[in-house]
Amino acid sequence: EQVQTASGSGTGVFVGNVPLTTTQASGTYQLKDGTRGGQSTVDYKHRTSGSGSLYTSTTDTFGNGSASNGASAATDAQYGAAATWDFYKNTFGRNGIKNNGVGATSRVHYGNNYVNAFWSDSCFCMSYGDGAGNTHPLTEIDVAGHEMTHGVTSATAGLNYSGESGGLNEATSDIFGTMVEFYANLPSNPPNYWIGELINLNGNGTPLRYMDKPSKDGSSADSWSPSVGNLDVHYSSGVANHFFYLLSEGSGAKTINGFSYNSPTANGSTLTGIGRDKAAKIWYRALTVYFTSTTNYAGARTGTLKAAADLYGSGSAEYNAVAAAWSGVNVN
Ligand code: ASN
Ligand code: ZN
Repeated sequence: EQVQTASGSGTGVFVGNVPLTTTQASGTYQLKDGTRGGQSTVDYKHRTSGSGSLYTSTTDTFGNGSASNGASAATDAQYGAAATWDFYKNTFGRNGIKNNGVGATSRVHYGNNYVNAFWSDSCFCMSYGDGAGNTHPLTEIDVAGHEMTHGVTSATAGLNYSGESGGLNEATSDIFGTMVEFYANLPSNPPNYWIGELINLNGNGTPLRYMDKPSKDGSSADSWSPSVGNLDVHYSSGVANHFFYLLSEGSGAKTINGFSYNSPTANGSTLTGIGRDKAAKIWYRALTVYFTSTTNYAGARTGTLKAAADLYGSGSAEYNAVAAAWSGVNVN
């Protein structure tokens, strides 16, 4: 029988009802997207090794929105991978994580009561746990974009995952994970500058991280200090996350899509944003052209200024905004 691309749909835990590009083969439909490098989603059945089984459906529909239906998390993962693919392709002309046209595999229901999600270069795949009690999958779209961006960083700057470079690596994932959430612009998940706000990992409805004021999580740094590289990389990332928010939206109070932010600067300056699309272009060019495995915060300032000069001109409003936003997080 012929193998061909089909137009299916799914209802995820977080994405709602969405279209899915599937593969029709031997009388069934597979959660495999031939228009995006063949990226697919497999059921890991609460194991931590093995190959997993590809999701299939005779009706070309997947999940029902409830986490108790395993294909709901699969729908989130497959849609998140598609949105991440489309974001990188349509924003930067990047053809997949490695820019080689090859799609990654998503594994859902990874591990037992596993409260994390992670990217792995070796399997070129990402894995999502189902959270405590196996009832709270970590399949929110900003997490999908975050994890797959680890693959992009690995294929480009290769930022070492410790010290200040590790914070920059983590921030790169939060920045583009957030950009994927804005790109998808789902009614069920109004985009925002917070990470994992729908997963409820803290059990009290708070997000994992806040880009507008990273210290709101109780651990992240709002601005640079000489010891920031001693923090866990998910906390030293706060400096660059805050830089990105300030560069995009400016300082002070602002409400976007019903989310209220109040972003301070470390030096008391008042900043006007250049918009997240320009900020993302600057960060991507810095990541792919200027950052290396050992880039630290001072190097990130230099690299993003070079990127802004390339894209908008040295001394342009955008260039000056990059300088001012770094100064706003004490990277001088
Ligand atoms: N979810 C975590 C992250 O992507 C996994 C890790 O610690 N690398 O940052
Ligand atoms: Zn990460």
